[in-house]
Amino acid sequence: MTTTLRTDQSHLSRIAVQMTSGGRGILAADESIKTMSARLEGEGIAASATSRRDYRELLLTAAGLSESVSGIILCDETFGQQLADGRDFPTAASQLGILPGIKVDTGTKPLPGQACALITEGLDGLGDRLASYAERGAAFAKWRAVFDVNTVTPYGARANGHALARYAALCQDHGIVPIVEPEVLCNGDHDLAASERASRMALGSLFDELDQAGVDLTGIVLKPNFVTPGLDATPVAATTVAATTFNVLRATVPAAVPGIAFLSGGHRTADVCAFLHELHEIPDRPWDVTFSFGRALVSAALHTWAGSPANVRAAQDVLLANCAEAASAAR
Ligand code: 5MM
Repeated sequence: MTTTLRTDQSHLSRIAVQMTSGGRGILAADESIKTMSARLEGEGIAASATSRRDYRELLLTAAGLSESVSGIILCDETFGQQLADGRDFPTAASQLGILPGIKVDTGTKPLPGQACALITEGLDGLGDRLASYAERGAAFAKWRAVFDVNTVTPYGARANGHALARYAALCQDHGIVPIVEPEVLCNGDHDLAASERASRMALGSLFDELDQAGVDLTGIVLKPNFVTPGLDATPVAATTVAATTFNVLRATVPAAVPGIAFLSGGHRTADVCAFLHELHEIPDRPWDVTFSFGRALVSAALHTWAGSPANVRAAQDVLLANCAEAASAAR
């Protein structure tokens, strides 16, 4: 495929700012077919391309979603599907005032020689895929690296940071803003210090690699975890989470990055909104902070829907309430 590469940095910066400023955030609706199917089946809904489409249409068409949501991350399947009215998802999102984004990594595999560490794949052919997504309206993309506090190593952090940096540079070549997501998992019973160490390692390596790859930091969005104890450990106050997260980010993330949009990581909606609110209150922050939550926004809506057309409106109300709560934490 031939393509005209765009390198208009002001375009990238404008989109990155639009995604993360003004108290709006990003809805992560990019579960892979496998994950989405398992979540549907977990609610007693038969998984199929149609039920996955119906569910994503319910999310996107919730009335007034764009008041709190600036962008929606889709997976390849949804990106190529149509709403009931025949519009494709990226077109409908744009018409609704929501930037369409696309998850372009192809998932994780074991990283050889590194015990249980993972490497995210998807670089082969990525340039051609990005050209196609750009033509079809993608404003931004997403790539997620996954780290476990118990298995992260400097080499694993560097290898994943390198892949994220190559992805980010390719996105920018195609006029697409890269969301770079180095997720340190919250699963487990580790303490706050363990999450802090792993997050520093992942972020430090990532920004070294982004620098060496020549990525324009003003045209990216960072999607990190909040630095918290594991989900099975004794929780700490939201103010502590915010202060610890801020210290890690301040030490690793250059001020040139316009916006940071956090993942929710399996935490409860109220908890991640409290973390975000406390972080937003910290003075002299160099970057905008907002949300790019998946489960914290959609889990209750999926449960309310339960696959029944009669429940669509109620499910949308649940989604809108969660998005409004997250947005108010970022204002
Ligand atoms: C929505 O889930 C995303 C894709 O997951 P899989 O490829 O594993 O199916 C995921 O990357 C998500 O965007 C982030 O983990 C943030 O979601 P949470 O639920 O942690 O906010």
